[in-house]
Amino acid sequence: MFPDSTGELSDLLVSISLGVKLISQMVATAGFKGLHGYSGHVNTHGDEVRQIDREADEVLVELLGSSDHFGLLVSEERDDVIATQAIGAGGKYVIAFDPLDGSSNIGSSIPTGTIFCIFRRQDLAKGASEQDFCQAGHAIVAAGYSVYGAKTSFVYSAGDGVHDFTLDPSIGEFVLTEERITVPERGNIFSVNEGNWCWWDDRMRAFIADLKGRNLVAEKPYTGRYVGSLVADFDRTLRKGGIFMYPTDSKRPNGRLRLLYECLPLAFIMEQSGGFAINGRERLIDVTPTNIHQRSAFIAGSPTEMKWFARSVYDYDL
Ligand code: P6P
Repeated sequence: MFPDSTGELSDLLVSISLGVKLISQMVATAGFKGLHGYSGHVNTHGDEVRQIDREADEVLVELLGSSDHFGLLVSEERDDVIATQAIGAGGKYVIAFDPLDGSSNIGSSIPTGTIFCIFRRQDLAKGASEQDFCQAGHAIVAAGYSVYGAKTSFVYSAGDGVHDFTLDPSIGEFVLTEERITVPERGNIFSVNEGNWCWWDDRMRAFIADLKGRNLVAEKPYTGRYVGSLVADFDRTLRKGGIFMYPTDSKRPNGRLRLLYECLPLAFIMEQSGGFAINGRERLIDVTPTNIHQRSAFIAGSPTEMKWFARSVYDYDL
């Protein structure tokens, strides 16, 4: 289909999938390997870092840092951009990742996951810098996430649909389980942390109350589901439809989730599946990060609920 392709991107996705296999095994055995505890480190966001966060980060930095294709890496667990051995050899891609999102839930067997996105470096002649990551969501070459849950899934898009693979432990390989996932036009599930009610503005409160009442869109109330692990809540929304919301609020004026390696990759996936992902007044695929660790609002889901949310809460027509 793409005669000028070199196979590099496929090579990258295979190396990322190897990292996911290794982390999957790590998550499954963390309990008796003492990885649930805190490492004593605090990351750039002021979060206490669990041992398993550092282990997952190390796996990906080692693996992707030794790839010939990535000139630069960004990890949620590292303050600065990481230059790799490929930087001089013209590694033409850069990758940003959250090695283990949701790890605070790991002691209670709640699903966790890895989230990543890949960009082309903007100018190979220039030295590598943060600027290589400050590209809009629509410049993403490929993005994806894994879910370490009842099964280990690997969901990715390289701009030609969203495809789902399931790890078959008996052969240690990912098997294609679903091609071209399409988010349902409308769902009946809303996903938000209602514990943030006191920090929401009136329009957000009114929207949530509408979802729970006899609302305009659906003759019956929506069901609430909130795991508190982004990959789990997002994956359910992608497959079953509805809406996931983590808006800004008076306590989090810049949002809670990270733009570069959480919101943009998932926004890319949601848009590739026919849904929408916004920060309130903009589609996230049109948003360009200004720094590698900035936060953002993140609302994503089915077209029906997303248009309803954007109009009701932000006077924004999707
Ligand atoms: P809250 C997990 O710590 C995480 O980063 C995401 O995986 C999840 O969606 C979010 O935080 C949950 O945040 O404020 O609802 O606990």
